[in-house]
Amino acid sequence: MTTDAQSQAVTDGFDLVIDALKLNGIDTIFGLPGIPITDLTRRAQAAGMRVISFRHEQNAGNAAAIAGFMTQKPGICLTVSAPGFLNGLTALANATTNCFPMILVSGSSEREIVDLQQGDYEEMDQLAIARPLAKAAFRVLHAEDIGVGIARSIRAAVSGRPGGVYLDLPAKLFAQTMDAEAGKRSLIKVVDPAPRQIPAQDAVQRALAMLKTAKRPLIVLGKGAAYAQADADIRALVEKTGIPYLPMSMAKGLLPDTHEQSAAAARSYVLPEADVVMLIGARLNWLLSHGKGKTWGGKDHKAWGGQKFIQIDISPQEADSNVRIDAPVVGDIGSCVSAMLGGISAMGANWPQPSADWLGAVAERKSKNIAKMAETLARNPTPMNFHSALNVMRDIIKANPDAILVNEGANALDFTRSIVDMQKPRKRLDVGTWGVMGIGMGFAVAAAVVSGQPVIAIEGDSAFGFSGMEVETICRYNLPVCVVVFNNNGVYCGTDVNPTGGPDVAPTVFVKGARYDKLIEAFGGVGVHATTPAELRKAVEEAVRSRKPTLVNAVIDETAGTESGRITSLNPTSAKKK
Ligand code: ADP
Ligand code: TZD
Repeated sequence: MTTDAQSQAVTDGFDLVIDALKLNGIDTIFGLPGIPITDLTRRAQAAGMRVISFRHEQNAGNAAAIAGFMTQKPGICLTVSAPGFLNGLTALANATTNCFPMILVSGSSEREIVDLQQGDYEEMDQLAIARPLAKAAFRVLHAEDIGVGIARSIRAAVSGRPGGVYLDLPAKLFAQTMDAEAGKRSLIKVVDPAPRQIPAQDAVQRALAMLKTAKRPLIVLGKGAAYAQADADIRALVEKTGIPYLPMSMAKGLLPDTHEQSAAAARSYVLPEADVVMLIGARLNWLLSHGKGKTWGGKDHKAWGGQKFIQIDISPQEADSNVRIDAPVVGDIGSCVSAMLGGISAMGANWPQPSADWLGAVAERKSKNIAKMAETLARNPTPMNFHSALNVMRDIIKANPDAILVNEGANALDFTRSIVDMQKPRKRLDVGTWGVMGIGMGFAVAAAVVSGQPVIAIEGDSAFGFSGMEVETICRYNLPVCVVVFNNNGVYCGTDVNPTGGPDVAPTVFVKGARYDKLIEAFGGVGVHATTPAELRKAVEEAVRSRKPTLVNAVIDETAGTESGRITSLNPTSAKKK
């Protein structure tokens, strides 16, 4: 005879975690199995989730972060304790820095042993270590709290300014059982995880008044604007106001880069000349020279250029972080842009278009710079340089507007950003706020998994090395990823020499003539060695057409490129060589 207690269905920690994620529409986990989470990966797959297993947790973490950016749902990265957790932590910190929503879920060892520092397997006080690098950090000790733990993690990741969240799940939790019905009731489907934040009307009016009286207005679109998925309204705001705009790197394509109001090709002209600048989802950090100094027309590197700033941002603390913000508009970008559009429509024909003088001056700079660039791109040197190779990549991206471009490196990054036009939003994924190397293959895997579209990763040879082993992952899941390694034999370029004449090569130099294409062949992918633009074109076009995992080793002149690309000046000695 069975007792009531025996016949009751039970659930456990593993299933509750999986059920809580699924209940909240999370269908993919990026991770790397091991004690204590191996069964979690198996059971998640058995429960119909997509489990993408990586070769290193940092790449899984980067995948989760960019999946979060692309979908507005937190990307999940699952790791083992201590070392696995630490490997994932760089990606978590990077996600927080970039305002990407992700949750790093790590198994951890026994609390009692960790807290007494008795030397457990992979012992580490992970929660304490994660906390300063995450937007929020939580630990769940009891199975009945899993629902709350996951709900809070989701809310923290996507509400307000998005960021990285750490969720600590000790090994013991997974095996805890509870009554299945009670378990089900303990789960929370998060209602409205990223609530709209409506801007105050007076803030909107203040901003509009400033914009209306501007003589030389400029709009700067940042990756927060891309994240917000308010594409149509942002385009309408730009077009209705007629104001020239600058897209930050990952905001490229929010409006097509060929848009006549894009001032990207006149950046060094518009920044110092503008009198009112409206930032939409972009911070005045180092990427915008902190809003001051010579870039902005200031007399020296610290001086204010005289611009007035409007800043649309969800974070009420962002304004005044670097220079005075005269008109902060705090709210989510969708609501803010729509409120501004409403205000502009209300003025009807009274809304002034920018002066012909300003638009004419921007257009003149732009066409001069575009013509100069066209000349450079048309050259066909042997060996290839960044320009001749990117001339090819630019055509291919143009012909494949839905393809996603992943990009890292120094010169490989800077030249690609300025040469390759994007036509659609959220198609360019790159090193972001930190300029971090190593995002390449994690981003490429996630972009392919999330979108199903072909992915083209343009990688410096140094940059590629940080995550290169994931070409196996790309092959294993048969993802439509074409990696193009711009191989110039080293970090920045390959020409440094060891001044002592000793046997070691210079710190920036790699094996000359390396064949990165052979790497992917080891896993059944297509490897191509390309030494001319024609070979490069053929290989990448074929990869995009066939959707086969491909790595093109594009041989670039080792003398091409400058130290640190465009940010040479940030080197302490700024000692320069060509
Ligand atoms: P970029 O590097 O492209 O200049 P940043 O990462 O510096 O962009 O800035 C992104 C900004 O966008 C952050 O300040 C963030 O608070 C803001 N942001 C992110 N998502 C939203 C949103 N949905 N609504 C409003 N602001 C947002
Ligand atoms: N480590 C990490 C994690 N991030 C970094 N940004 C760096 C080191 C320093 N770094 C750069 O800023 S760019 C770069 C490094 C190592 C690589 C540049 O060489 P590359 O690109 O081959 O990738 P180019 O095109 O040859 O310049």
